[in-house]
Amino acid sequence: MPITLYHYVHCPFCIRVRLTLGYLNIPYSSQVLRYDDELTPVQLTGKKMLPILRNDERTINESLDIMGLLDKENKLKISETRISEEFVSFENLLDKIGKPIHSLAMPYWIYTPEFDEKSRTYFQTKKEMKRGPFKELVHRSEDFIAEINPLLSEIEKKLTPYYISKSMGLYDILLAAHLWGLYVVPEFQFTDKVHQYLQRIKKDCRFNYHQDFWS
Ligand SMILES: N[C@@H](CCC(=O)N[C@@H](CS)C(=O)NCC(=O)O)C(=O)O
Repeated sequence: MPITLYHYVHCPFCIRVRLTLGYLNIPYSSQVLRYDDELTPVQLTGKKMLPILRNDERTINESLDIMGLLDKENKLKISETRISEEFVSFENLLDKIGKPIHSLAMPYWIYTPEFDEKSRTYFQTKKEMKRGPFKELVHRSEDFIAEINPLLSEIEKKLTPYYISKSMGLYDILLAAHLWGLYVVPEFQFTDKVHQYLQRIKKDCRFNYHQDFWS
C-alpha cells in the first residue's frame, strides 16, 4: 500500500511532512481533508488532528514522529536533533514566531481554495474562540508584523545559507513550514534574503504549495 498523507494545505505541521516527503523524494497519495470533516481523522487515529500518515504498517499523527518514520536513512538527523538543548530553544522560537504568524495569516487562509463557506465558518468559529474575532486580528496586522519582524531578523542572521548550517536540515523544514503561510498576507513582505531562503527550501523539497488545487 502506498503512503497516504491526510493534511490541510495551510497547516504548518502538515507542510513539514510535505516538505520532508519532497526532500526525500518519496511518492505519496495526497488527501486534503475538509477542515470541518471530523469523522475521517477520528476514524483514523481517534482525534481530529492532522497531519496523519498511513502506510502498510500503521496510521500515525504528530509531524515530527511522521518525519522520523519517513527519514529511514537519517538524512535529517531528526532523533539526535530532537533531544538536543538547541532544539528546545529552536522550538521556543518557533512557538514565539508562530503565534503572530497564525493571527496574521488565519483570516486570509480561509479565503484560499481549500475552504468553502461551511469549512470556513467552522474554522473561523473554532479559531475565534481562542484568538478573538478575525476582523480584529486583521485590524491588528501591524502589531503582529511588529512582533514577527525582529524575530525574523534574528533568524535571518543565522541563515548561512541554511539555518545555522551549510546544508539543508530539520530546522529548515520546520522554519519554512511555519513561514510559508505568510505568503498569503498582503500586508507582509519577506526580506530578499528570507524570500530567497524559502525559495531554496521550496526547490530542495520539490514543494508546490498549490499542487492539490491545480493537479
Ligand atoms: N503536534 C501536532 C500539531 C498538529 C496540529 O496542530 N494540527 C492542527 C492543524 S495546524 C489540527 O489538526 N487542528 C485540528 C482542529 O483544530 O480542528 C503535530 O506536530 O503534528
